[in-house]
Amino acid sequence: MADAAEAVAQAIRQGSDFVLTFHENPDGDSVGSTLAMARALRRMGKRATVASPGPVPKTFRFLPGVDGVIPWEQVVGEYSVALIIDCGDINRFGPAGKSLVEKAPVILNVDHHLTNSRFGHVNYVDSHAAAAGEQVTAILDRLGVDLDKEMAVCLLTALMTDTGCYRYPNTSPDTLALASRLVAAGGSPALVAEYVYDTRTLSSLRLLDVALSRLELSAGGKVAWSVVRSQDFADTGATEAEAEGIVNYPRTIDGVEVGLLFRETPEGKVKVAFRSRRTVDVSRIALTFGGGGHARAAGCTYEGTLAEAVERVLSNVLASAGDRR
Ligand SMILES: [Mn+2]
Repeated sequence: MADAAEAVAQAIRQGSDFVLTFHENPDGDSVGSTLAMARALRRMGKRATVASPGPVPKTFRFLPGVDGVIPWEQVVGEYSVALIIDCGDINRFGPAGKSLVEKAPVILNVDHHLTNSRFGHVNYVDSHAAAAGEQVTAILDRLGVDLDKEMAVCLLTALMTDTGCYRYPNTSPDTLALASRLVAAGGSPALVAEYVYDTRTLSSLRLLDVALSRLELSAGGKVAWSVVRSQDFADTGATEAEAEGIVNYPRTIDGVEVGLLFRETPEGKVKVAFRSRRTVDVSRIALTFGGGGHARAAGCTYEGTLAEAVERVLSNVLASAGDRR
């Protein structure tokens, strides 16, 4: 197999103007990896624009380089390369973002989702990487770019968020070796943890409170799920981004294999987040509903009512979780 990291590195050497982007409500890996890469490109003397469909979630606004992120509408001029990191499917960008990406003559796809659709001209897809941040580092090593303190903070955020602070089974010796390099380069785990894990808004806790009050168990306690309605956002003052992470709670219940959160969106759809503990590959279930992700963490958007989404997704999950002892 050709070295996919080297293929991306080669395309980067040849490019001059880059656009990098992420989808709505990006996570720490998505934002951290993208900002680290953009900084590296600029250090190589290249032009790099980081564009976002909406504001970067508050949690990640401490990251170096976040101030330079511009909205999609403000991207002007030509660019030779679109570099997309940590995105399994280009359709997650919606029509506006998709055309922004497809305007580029060369699309580079750097991702670790099991369900990646290989939408790039060059695809570096490695589902064994715990975070796309590991892949970004592999590319930077091939380019001979030294990790500075700013990149280290961004990449450490990528690693810590996608491994749940090194608690998830995707944490490998490579992950920890990279974490060690990043700390040596000036990244501080304490700083990342302070912003990402130990700083909450009151509204996000109120929303969590509502979701926890509605927890339900199915399949003899192997599946736990909850719902968040549009009205809950109005009642608590929470934003959509503040619903991130709620899905991790149902799975913590002793005996639960799959945890789910169903959340109504302002567009009248339902976002479904999946988490599993050991046996159920939730990326396959999410894929059935047009979504995707990882074996232990996945998501999809259901076009229909909340009641329908709960009924259809839950019956699919019960079929997967129910037949395992
Ligand atoms: Mn990721």
